[in-house]
Amino acid sequence: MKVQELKHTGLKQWVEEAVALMTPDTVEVCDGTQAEYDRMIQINIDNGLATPLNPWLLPGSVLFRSDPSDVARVENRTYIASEKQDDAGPTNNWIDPKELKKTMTELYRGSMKGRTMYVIPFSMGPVGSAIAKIGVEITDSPYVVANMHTMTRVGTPVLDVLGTNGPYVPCFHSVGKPLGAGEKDNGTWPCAPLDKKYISHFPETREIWSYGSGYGGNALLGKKCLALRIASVLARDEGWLAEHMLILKITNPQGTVKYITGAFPSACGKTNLAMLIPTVPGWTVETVGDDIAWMKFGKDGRLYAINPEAGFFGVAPGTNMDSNRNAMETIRKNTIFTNVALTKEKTVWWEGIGYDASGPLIDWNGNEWVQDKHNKEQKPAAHPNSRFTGPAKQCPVIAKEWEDPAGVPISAFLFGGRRPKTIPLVNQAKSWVHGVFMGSIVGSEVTAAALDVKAGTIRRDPFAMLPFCGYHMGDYFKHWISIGKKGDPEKLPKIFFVNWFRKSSEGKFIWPGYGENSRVLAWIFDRCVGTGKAVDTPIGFLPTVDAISRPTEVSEADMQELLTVDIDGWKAEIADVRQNHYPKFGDKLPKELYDELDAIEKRLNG
Ligand code: GTP
Ligand code: SPV
Ligand code: MN
Repeated sequence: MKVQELKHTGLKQWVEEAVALMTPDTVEVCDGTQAEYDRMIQINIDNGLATPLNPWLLPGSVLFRSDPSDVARVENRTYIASEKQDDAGPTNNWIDPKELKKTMTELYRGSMKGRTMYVIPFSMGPVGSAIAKIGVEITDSPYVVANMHTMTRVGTPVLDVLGTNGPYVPCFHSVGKPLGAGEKDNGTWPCAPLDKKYISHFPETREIWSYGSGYGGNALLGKKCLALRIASVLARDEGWLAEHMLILKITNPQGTVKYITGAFPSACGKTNLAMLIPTVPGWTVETVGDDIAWMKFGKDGRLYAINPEAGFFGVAPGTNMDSNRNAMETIRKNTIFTNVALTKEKTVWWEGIGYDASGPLIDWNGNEWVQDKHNKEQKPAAHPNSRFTGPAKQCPVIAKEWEDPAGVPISAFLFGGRRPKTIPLVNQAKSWVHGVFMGSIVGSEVTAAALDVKAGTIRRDPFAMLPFCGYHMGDYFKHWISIGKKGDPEKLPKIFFVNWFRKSSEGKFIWPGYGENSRVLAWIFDRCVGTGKAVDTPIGFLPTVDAISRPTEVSEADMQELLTVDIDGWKAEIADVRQNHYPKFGDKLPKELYDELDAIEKRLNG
């Protein structure tokens, strides 16, 4: 479709202004059809950026290798440009919005020369649903168009909902690599150097401007930029929640259903938990979403969640038929792989895929790679943040209600992170505010999901939202407390803290994780219906040591360790929160949370 045919006058004008600024060779409005998707992939194949995979083993799938500087979110180049710096808060980068727009306007000037501009109308949430939000992304990357097709609902039906004057979030994206006359990408992933990358959000005007990166959350602007950073601001203003949470459906052997959401930092197990195959007999788990939840109160006073996305942009390494069979089945066809390794048979391989490389591979840098299991120093063949983009509807355990515009009623929230010590396997909050307190102190070992934070060290990542909250984190805590006051305490989700990542003194995981996490989910389910044995401890309700059935490889002593309150460890944890974490938020830190801190400290000392 041509820009001239756009019926929405505001949208048409905005696109025309962008064309004048970015000067692409041609402009296309995306229709969201399969033919369009296929064409985007073909353009990338012709450009040397995509490798078609084996049509018998991985039909409809391709592999991309990005630039080594463009392999993950860039948190140091991500900005919340609110009018006042204080509204962005201490955990976000801030630049004055006028200054930032001036800088970025100069970067955008001529940035699409030699390229096609694609205008992508997309819906986060089912098209036309009352909860859904519409965005329009302007991009010069056919890789982005193809990924947006899978991750969101794209095309003409979205324009129909917009009509002639409907609201949308305008999103600019350019890879920042204009082409000279006759120049082609020719196999080189287009992007700008790190110091020219900007992932910018303007919360007051609800705009997103992204420049210089073609990868993941930096470029697929419906995901972290719209559905979390901008949506968190809308949620604050309108009294709902936009969270970095998976949504799962769990059914017990009697056929009773509960829905649970869970917030874990990036690369800490959301996709895996959302698709797990229970090892506890008689239980089933189905998937509603694996990364983002939007939650609103229903007429019955319960919180209902929708998954605003349509696909999974999942971490490849560690995914295998044992750890996550449902993800492996999801990505058997129509999948975009980015930065994994390529086999001779034109299939994919990554560390933790469950079997050795069958021969020499092409690694994510495009070089030959021969597995050497004796060499502990060998660089991985797949980038640690390599990912697959696969359609949610291909997931064998996608819940039938995953696209219900009314959402699903939530019974429990989980918070967690990678904590080798101190934090028990599971722990139930004593109250809503205690749960908010636990969410506010989430800490996790840093993973490869962000380029510019040091992997391995523990950082506080409140509510797993540190990189995704579009406003002052202290106000965000306040918003969570206010949601608790709005809801009937009997109907509010119960709050739990989980940790699958405790390690022994030899550095091995004590808890096997993955499907075995169903044992913990079963206890959480039971607590929601009022059964489930627990002891009241200084940090919350812990299961009795026999309340959770033990996987064969976990000894009784291990189970004790996983479920005992480490008093000294918790005292150190609380001291760290008091000295280093809470003071960051100044007088925006809600008094209720300091009260919780005092109370837990007193209980630990008592
Ligand atoms: P984002 O997409 O970045 O938000 O990540 P995510 O939270 O969805 O993480 P994901 O489920 O993709 O898991 C990331 C990594 O953690 C993978 O390498 C998994 O194999 C590993 N992992 C997931 N669940 C578990 C678990 O229960 N135990 C252990 N030890 N590792 C796990
Ligand atoms: C995350 O980092 O939490 C992701 C991947 O889910 S990205 O879409 O790149 O943000
Ligand atoms: Mn995520």
